[in-house]
Amino acid sequence: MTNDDPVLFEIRQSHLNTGLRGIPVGTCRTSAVSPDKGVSYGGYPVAELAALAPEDVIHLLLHKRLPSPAEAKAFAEDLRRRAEVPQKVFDLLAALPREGHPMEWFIAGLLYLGMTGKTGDWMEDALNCIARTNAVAAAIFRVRAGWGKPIPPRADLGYAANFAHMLGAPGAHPQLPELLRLFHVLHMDHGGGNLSTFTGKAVASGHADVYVSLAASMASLYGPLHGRANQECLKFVRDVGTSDRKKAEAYVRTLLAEGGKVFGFGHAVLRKEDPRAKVQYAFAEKHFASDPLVRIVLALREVVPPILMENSKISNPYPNVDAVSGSLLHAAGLRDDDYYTVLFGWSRVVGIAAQIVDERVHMRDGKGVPIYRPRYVAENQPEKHLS
Ligand code: AMX
Repeated sequence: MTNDDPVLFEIRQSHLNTGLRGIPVGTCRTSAVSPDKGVSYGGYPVAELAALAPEDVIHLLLHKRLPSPAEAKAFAEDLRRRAEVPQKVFDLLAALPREGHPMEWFIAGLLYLGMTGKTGDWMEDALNCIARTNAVAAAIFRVRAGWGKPIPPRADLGYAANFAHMLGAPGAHPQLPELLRLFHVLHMDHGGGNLSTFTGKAVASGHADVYVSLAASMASLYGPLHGRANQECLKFVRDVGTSDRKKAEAYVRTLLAEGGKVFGFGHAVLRKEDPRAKVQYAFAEKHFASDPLVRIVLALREVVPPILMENSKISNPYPNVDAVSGSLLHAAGLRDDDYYTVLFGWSRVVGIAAQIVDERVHMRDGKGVPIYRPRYVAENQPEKHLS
């Protein structure tokens, strides 16, 4: 070790078996998470990007800069050209058991996309995969929920508007396309160490292709402790069941006294209200202020933080990204919350694919990050022999 190779972290015995929590293992070129400011993509606070077309933000994460207007047009066109999904993929979806969770369908769809169309080039496959998951995610809703056959994309629509079109959700609110665009931009990336991103990069480090690596990352996102948080938050909002401030406060106090979690509040890194929640609250107030669940969510934003502040153990009493998103999706007409993790995955595929490309193609002066190989210390295995 030299003087220009500073110590970032001292590993102690007590760090073992803590899930690598907080231990630096690499660098991230796409996004950063700050305790005060929340997530930024390529240096831009995510709230400033919230009004952009997803294609522009996809370009930012993959190429590390926002496109010029001409580049944006060409990039959106390129994604549209890549978006065609072989009929075989939809046939596979139609053959999957309805008992399977929508995330299991999404993982199967990603694997099948890879089997029918991979090129072996990291960037090409990342672009193709991002373009094609749009139709696959939409088809999962339609086929599994029994809404009908997959709807082909339209050449005149952008990425998120096409997703809303291909979804063809019965009884959807007119704001659903705009909500899906916002949701997609806000959820694309969240630093390098979250479980799904880490898993995708780890699998890709063994030189598995982009599709298989993303399927593995989506298996990580599937878990209730990771991608299913917005579903849990919606359940919590339903359980509160009232926007009456006093009654909501009483519910929360009882829940905490019984050792329960106030879903949608708190964060492992952030120490302020999540800017992604702020943007969604503004959208909710503008378009869905009279929706019964949204009214509860807005009441909880006022009621919960002062209560959580009474407990000095809780590092962040403020709303996180999941406080609002489930209730908003519900208000806009996507009523079955089993599908919400697929929407999270539909968006997060972008950031993970971009980070896989970085680790495979750019890191270490183009050599790429070697195969992941952390060390596990042998425990309770004294030497033994059969004779
Ligand atoms: N309700 C009840 N207790 C909470 C709490 C909340 N909203 N937020 C924190 N706490 C508790 C923790 O469980 C922990 O208790 P313990 O010491 O008995 O284990 C203590 O307060 C200290 O926790 P912390 O350092 O403030 O946060 P953390 O990094 O351990 O956990 C998080 C962060 C998000 C898991 C936690 O705030 C939580 O459980 N929130 C509610 C669930 C939720 O909203 N999940 C979605 C997370 C959003 C996301 O990141 N996708």
